[in-house]
Amino acid sequence: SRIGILGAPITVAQPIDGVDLGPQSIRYAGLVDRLADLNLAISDYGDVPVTNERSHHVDPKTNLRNLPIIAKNNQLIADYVYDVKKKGDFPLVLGGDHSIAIGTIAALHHFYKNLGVIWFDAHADLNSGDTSPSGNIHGMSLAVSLGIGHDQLTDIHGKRAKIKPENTVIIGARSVDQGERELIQDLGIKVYTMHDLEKYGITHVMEDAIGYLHERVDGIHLSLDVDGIDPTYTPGTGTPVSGGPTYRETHLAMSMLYDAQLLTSMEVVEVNPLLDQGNKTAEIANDMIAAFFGEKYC
Ligand code: DIR
Ligand code: MN
Ligand code: MN
Ligand code: MN
Repeated sequence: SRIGILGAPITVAQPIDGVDLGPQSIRYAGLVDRLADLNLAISDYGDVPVTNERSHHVDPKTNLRNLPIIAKNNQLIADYVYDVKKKGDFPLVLGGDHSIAIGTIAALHHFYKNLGVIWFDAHADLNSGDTSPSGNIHGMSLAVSLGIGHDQLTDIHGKRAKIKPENTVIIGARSVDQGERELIQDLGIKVYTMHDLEKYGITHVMEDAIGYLHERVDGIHLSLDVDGIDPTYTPGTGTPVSGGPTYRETHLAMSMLYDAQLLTSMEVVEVNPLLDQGNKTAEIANDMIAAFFGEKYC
């Protein structure tokens, strides 16, 4: 099927300027030509017309920063992703900060009984206003998709949960807040931390994750936060954390997802070219996207 590309340049769910330039920096790094070389059909539908009026103020009542604008933007993202998916395209959404997953997953959930999610990230993004140390909604998007959080976010495209905790897998976690740890325990979410990756290796972790989801789900969305990759490779991102998967480990993970032939959508988030060395992070994001879509060099 055709790949439908959508940019989703939200920046206000985290405090650093520049992540709204993520979609363009990924395009400038050659995305469409790269995928066309794999003999794939591609439509680039441009960017969702989000707006980013920023206030630096966290609402003391909710402990949320910029809630109304983030809710409005994600409603738009959900509408646009829904249309792309409805056409029969394979959605490839380019962030933007990780709050865009709220809209993407809300749209995708209509098409599956049991949508699986692979959350590749240094963080768990399982905070809510009750637990967040920052008030930044990009650290809450997985919780929102699970139905936890402010109803202006959880009720986009349907009330509360869009995915089930047992259909959710986190890979690469190495910066998890106290409230997030408790939620992981309470909900029984499958988390492959960097400890698991170091101990068992990426091949085993990916085989285990794919096997786990395969039995439960009828579609899998990959949410790839570039801060999941070690910042040696992806320095252009707002909240880098050392000790992540290497280029080669991440690349192999993407190739294994391709080989599994179970993935039904992808988003790539948190590329910030204003923090980058040249356009390195977008270039590496392209390498990972190409591997995900089957690039094997020969
Ligand atoms: C932290 C950082 N856990 C927070 N989260 C980030 O603010 O909730 N997520 N950077 O990607
Ligand atoms: Mn994230
Ligand atoms: Mn992250
Ligand atoms: Mn629903």
